[in-house]
Amino acid sequence: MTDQLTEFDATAAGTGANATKMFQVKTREATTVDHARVAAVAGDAFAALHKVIHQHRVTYAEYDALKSWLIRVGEDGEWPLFLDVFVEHVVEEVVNADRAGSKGSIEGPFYIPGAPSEVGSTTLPMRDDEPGTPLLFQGQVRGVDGAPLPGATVELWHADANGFYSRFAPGLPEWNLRGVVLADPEGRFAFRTVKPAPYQIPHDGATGQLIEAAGWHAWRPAHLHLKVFASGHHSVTTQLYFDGGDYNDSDIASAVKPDLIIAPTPRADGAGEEVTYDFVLDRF
Ligand code: MBD
Ligand code: FE
Repeated sequence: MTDQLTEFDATAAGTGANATKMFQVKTREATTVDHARVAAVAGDAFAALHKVIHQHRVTYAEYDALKSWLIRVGEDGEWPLFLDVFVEHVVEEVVNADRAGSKGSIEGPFYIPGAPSEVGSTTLPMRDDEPGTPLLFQGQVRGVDGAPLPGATVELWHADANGFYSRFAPGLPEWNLRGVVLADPEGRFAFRTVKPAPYQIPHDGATGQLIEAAGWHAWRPAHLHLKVFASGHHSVTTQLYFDGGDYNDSDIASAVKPDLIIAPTPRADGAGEEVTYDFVLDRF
């Protein structure tokens, strides 16, 4: 158990602090600053904001409210949550626009690398009394040419049936509902897990304050997070949603796509549900 986590960790500020720490240790390729690119992107971003201020005749009271709100986002460590919910989906759309293979979706703030891995199939780490309908999630990883990709890696992580992610909420085993499968010689993989429930993003902090002020809701539909890697291929980071699930049409993070909806069916042996979903990766 990650018993160093406390009740605080389930709050927006606690979740935010954990997500911020994770993001800061995440390895990113070092890049040199392209001054022309910064000037173009930052310049256009400011121009877009200036236009909004004109369009809506923004007042000083509103400008000050924005300032205090931005200060709170920082103080609560909510930048990873806020950006992934309201901005990441457009970056994902732009970056993956030319892919022929499986559709991607946003990574979100709760991925942790290094989950336990097995070959071919695995049961995700879970509690003895893990709530939720058992789910067998299986498939095959192929290239765009249709050839199976043995040695592909499929990572799966998701919230529990109460909407909590391990490492971002207290009282959960360290790797609860997080795992990795190395595909078999036919590129096949299988996970035994439980179906997650719709998920309310932590809303007792600055992000929730904005959502409430705007009269929006804080829900994401029930979802599985996945990353699929194979050498010589572009990896895919994506999410899968459940057919007919609540909030599929009103995801606060705008990360649902028609191709990403799965429809598990009851298993013949009565042991929960099962679904097959294949991944197709683009070559470099
Ligand atoms: C999540 O679980 C999530 O997937 C995203 C994108 C944002 C907040 C919480
Ligand atoms: Fe999520």
